[in-house]
Amino acid sequence: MSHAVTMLLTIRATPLLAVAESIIEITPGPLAESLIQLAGEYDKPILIVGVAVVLLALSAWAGALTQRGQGLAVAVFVVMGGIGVAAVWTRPDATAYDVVPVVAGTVTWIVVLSLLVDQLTKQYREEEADHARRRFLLAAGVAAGAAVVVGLGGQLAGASRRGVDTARKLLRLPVARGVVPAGAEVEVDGVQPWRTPNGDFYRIDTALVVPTVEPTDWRLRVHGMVERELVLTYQDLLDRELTEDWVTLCCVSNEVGGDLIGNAWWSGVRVADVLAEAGVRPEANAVLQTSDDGWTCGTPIEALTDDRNALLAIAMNGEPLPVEHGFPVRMVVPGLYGYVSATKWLVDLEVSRFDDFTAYWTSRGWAAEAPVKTQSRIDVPGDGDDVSAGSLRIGGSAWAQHTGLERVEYRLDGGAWTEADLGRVPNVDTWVQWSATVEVDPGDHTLAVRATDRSGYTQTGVRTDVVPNGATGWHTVEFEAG
Ligand SMILES: Nc1nc2c(c(=O)[nH]1)N[C@H]1C(S)=C(S)[C@@H](COP(=O)(O)O)O[C@H]1N2
Ligand SMILES: [Mo]
Repeated sequence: MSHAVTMLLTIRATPLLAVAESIIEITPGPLAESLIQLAGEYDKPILIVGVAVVLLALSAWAGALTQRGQGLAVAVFVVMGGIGVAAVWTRPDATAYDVVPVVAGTVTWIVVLSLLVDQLTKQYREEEADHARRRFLLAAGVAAGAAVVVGLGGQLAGASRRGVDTARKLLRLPVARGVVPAGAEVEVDGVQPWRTPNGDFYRIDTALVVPTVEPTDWRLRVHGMVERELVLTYQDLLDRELTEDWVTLCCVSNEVGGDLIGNAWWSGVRVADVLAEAGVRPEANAVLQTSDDGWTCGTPIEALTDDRNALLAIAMNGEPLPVEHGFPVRMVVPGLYGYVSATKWLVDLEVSRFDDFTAYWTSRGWAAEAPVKTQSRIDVPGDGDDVSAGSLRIGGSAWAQHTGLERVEYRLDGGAWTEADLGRVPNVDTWVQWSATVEVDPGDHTLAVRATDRSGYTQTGVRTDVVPNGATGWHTVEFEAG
């Protein structure tokens, strides 16, 4: 288990290797010399196998100790785990993260031990000893087999993740990082940055293990109701004209006031150009997108072919897409919720009709078409904050992707709606920061916010759930001035 977790988290050394490395470090020089003389080039394999054998022997001893009480065995495992933590912790490249595999391994030891032993003791009492022993051996065999499968599975998954990480690092893409436009950020401490750094960008997907697709292996098939089927490689994308733009991505599951939204500078190829090359038949009205791991979504043809920058994105904030965000290629469509547009690890576009398919979330009760609803959020003050009475800076963000935001209003303690100042934005596809200064008396206060978009729609105060096509309602916070 700890081996698998090490590989999946792409940590350099497994706990076992960390212990072996520690032994090398603490072995006195002359002794090490003579051992190396003895073992020759097999010194390291012998050391690693030796550590594994000692580990197995201690585990067997712990198992035998359970005859005198399970607590003793657990104590042995905890000490072994402690040695693992110490070894991992003293590696020069150690981070707190590296302890996770040791903890996973130790917990597995203790859980599996008690599962096996409980069964055995129960059976010894109730059944014939022979029969019980046979069943125990079978269970132990299954546990050992499972351990091998988990370890090898982790090894394979981890190896391909390492390969993709390396391929990603070696890419030099002809993209810009994007410069946050002057005036986009309002001056209120605590408002979320207008550009969301990649590491802070919300992540939503159904993948337990992130798909690992090498750029050299990547293919995008464009087919269905088209004149000509296309198959594009990563290099084909690079050879095309790249388009770059700011787009705010939002999840339909974002609650009022939630943080499942982020804004980035995306670089990629316009989907409209690719679809034009394939030649979309007039009767088509949707594109069914499929990811490498089989996730699907349906997107209106119109949103992919009108004047907006719907992109086959290869870079996010000037870097190759992070693996978690869809490397090597994902879709980004301004104005639509992610679940109907933003396929990560994209591999297939089938031009089709909405009547002819259901996609991952639409077959689970979510709407087939889902433009992002006009929304606004208060970042400062936070709900439950204590602030100083007097003049107070408030702020947050609001969005009406691809419609454009007209104004943001706030309301203190149920008073009149008052217009806030807006940050400057480069297009209609990003969120907009808002700010204001209010005077607050000592005591409890309530602050609400609402946005109006350029279609003339003002956010309704009626609260609805995120299912089936996005939440509505005003974000409201309560705070105390003193
Ligand atoms: N392959 C794949 N792509 C996916 C999803 C998924 O589950 N699998 N989730 C979608 C949803 S619901 C959202 S909101 C966005 C989130 O993108 P992010 O994780 O880069 O923020 O990705 C979309 N693309
Ligand atoms: Mo989502």
